[in-house]
Amino acid sequence: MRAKARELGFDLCRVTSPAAAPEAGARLKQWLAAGRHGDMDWMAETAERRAAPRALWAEVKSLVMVAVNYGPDDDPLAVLQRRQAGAISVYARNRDYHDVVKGRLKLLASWLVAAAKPAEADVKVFVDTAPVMEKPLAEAAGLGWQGKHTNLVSRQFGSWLFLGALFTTLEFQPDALEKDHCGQCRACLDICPTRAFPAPYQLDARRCISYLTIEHQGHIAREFRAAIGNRIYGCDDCLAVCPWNKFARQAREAKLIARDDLSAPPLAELVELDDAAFRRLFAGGPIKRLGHVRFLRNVLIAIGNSGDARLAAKAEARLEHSSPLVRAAAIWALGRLTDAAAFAALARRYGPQETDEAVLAEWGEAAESSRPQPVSL
Ligand code: B12
Ligand code: SF4
Ligand code: SF4
Repeated sequence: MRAKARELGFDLCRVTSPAAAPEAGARLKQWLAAGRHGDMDWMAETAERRAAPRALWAEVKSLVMVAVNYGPDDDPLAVLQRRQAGAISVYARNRDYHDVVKGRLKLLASWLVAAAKPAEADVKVFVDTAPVMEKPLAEAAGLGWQGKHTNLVSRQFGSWLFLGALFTTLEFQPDALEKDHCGQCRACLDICPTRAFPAPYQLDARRCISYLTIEHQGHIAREFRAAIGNRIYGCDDCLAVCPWNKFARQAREAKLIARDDLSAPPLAELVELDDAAFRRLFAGGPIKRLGHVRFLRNVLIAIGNSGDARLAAKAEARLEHSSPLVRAAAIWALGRLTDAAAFAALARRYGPQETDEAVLAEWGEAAESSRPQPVSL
């Protein structure tokens, strides 16, 4: 099976048993009880099934855990210095990994069912498409270990792995688990721009830029906006600094190699996309699922952090957008890019017609807060 998995493009494939990560379910429940999932209600709604593979599928006997390497070919943190460009996390710079990995898992499942004959084999495949705790199960199978940043790290591939699972009624001998190789290192904890780790191995998603820019439905709280910088979709900082990445290799799947036009797209162009152009640009990739409104919210926050006064006119053009999320982010950006007199003029012009309470509050707060000095580039 491992040879077949390799042939299908999986970089790692190992087996574990459904009961192999007994502490994971309890830790999930503690995480939920502390509210660390924020508004990802689906995490709470599926908690019972997510906590244990047999609660999801009572007949399952073995879990085949797989990983696909998506290692970047450049330094993923370099784009953070280009403040007039949007930083898109490595995993989202091309096709949606759910489609890529699930397609391969289906082929592996068909092969397994055929290879098992005359024995009857039932199989189900998941890539974050069902409530499965993929990281602790992958660790139990020996694909790597959950690092202090909570993601799976591999000695062969570093942090750049997508995970998937094949559940089956066939019984396999489980592989040995991988032990923790983090040691005294804490590079991932220290680099986090929003201090999202309350302790090593624990993440408060509500503070994580990945959550704020991808999952969070509402306004992004002011306390995180400056720290978000130019990240418009996800964040890679804690992954990128991991010393185990010195063993990382570049992705071999073309669909997972960064598209040139998504490596550092100019904010000036992104903010002007209408809904149809947004859908066209991100067709087949994960960013499309964000929707145009939240995309604009993120781009406007990045514009507010750009320090580029020339982008103020582009932000102003979004002050009359139909969504309060977009208008609020545009106000914040203008508060950072214009001087007090120009901002007051904008508030006089657009403020009186505003009816949304959160947006009205944004006008007030942006007027009061001290602004960084924008530069004309
Ligand atoms: C919800 C979710 C998120 C949330 C929450 C992340 C999180 N850490 O929980 C948000 C939106 C923030 C997120 C962000 C990202 N995600 Co995400 N996400 C998921 C999802 C759907 C569920 C994860 C989950 O179960 N969380 C609940 C918590 C409780 O589980 P946990 O992290 O395993 O928690 C463990 C530790 O806290 C530990 N623990 C707790 N206390 C203690 C104490 C001690 C002493 C110890 C040792 C351990 C320990 O035990 C817990 C159980 O194992 C999975 C897909 C899946 N179905 O598994 C993808 C997944 C984890 N995400 C993935 C990716 C790629 C990302 C990002 C890198 C994307 C990006 N570039 O922006 C970031 C990384 C941020 C980070 N540092 O985690 C990949 C990770 C692949 C890998 N190599 O591990 C996954 C597996 C998707 C996939 N199929 O490939 N994600
Ligand atoms: S993804 Fe970014 S914000 Fe989230 S925990 Fe890692 S470094 Fe912090
Ligand atoms: S950066 Fe250091 S602490 Fe974090 S996962 Fe990698 S080895 Fe572990």
